[in-house]
Amino acid sequence: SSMSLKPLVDVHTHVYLPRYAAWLRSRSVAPKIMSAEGGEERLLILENEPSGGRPVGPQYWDRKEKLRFMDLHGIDISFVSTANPWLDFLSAADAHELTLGLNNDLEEYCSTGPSYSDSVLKRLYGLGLLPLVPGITVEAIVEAVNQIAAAPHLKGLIMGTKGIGKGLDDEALDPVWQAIEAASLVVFLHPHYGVDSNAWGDKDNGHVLPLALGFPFETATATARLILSGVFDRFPSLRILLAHSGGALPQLSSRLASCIDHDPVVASRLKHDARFYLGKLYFDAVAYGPEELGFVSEVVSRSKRFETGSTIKGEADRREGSQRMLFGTDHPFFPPLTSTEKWKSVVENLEAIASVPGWGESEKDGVRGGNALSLFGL
Ligand code: 5CU
Repeated sequence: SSMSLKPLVDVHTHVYLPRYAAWLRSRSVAPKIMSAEGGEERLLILENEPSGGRPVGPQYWDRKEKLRFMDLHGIDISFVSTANPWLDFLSAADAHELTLGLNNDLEEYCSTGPSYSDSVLKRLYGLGLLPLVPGITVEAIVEAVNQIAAAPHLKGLIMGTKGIGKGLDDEALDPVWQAIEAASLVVFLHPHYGVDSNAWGDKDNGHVLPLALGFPFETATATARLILSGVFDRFPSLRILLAHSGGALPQLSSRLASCIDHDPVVASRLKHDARFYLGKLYFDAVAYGPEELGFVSEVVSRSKRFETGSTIKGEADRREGSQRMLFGTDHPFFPPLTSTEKWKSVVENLEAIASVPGWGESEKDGVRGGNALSLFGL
């Protein structure tokens, strides 16, 4: 069967579908796609992005380019999601309409694409969108959840950190979590806003500080808000996959737990120690280093100490925690600056998985693909 083939599965790979790119071309403020010299186009994701944005082309929207990239890196199956900033900048009416169109487009992108080997699996699956913008009705969001649940090749959805304007800890979102949980969809939580490039200094460092440090801090903050709001107590079967290996959260989870314990506002709010909730999450393996992957797997597994009181087992913890981690590429972002065959950003993540201290071959195979097939129910 296909399962014995040990597929390489990418859970973090993006697209701007043609319908979305057309919308970006019609805009005069970020996010926007502008025409540049020589018939080229440039993409400005954030208004203050350095050097007038970046070159953008078929890598961002053409399915043939996605498959070419997959073939070049030996990737068998990809779970494709719209790249940031999704629909965050739209009016409620536009977001509602575009959500329904883009979810249909993504289902078609996957269903009319190639099959994986001679199996019943496809090479492309999708993570849909919800119209998460201020002023939207909860009914419109739940409608999109149901649309995704009914689309055979959409296995979850991607969302940013703003909710409908008041963050992910807004209790107005409870019916949305409930619908997502009931439909067994996976939520891929992904940052966009980061931390301003001018925070605590003003040298030009390109896009590095917001991307390398701001993105992970945004993910950590949004996830901490979810934990603090008790979402995982109310919706214990909710499955949330965090971008960039959970950002800064694994490194800071004991500090988070301690701050909660010492804060009169929240000290008695949760059923469990904050670290317990990390064991309910999934983490992509987009961290670029073996030590980081090993550390995340250990922290994830440690969460069970806060449930059963079991003790630390070191490498056994890492092996168990690895089951919550899944390979990703972040394509089409991080292309090589000078021409190379394979992309360094991909090769580095694959090498990191291959050399995590304490992971055996079966854990590595799991992170490379088996865990994704289980998480997404293939
Ligand atoms: O390079 C970037 O700006 C990005 C981005 O915007 N989103 C993402 O997922 N990765 C890199």
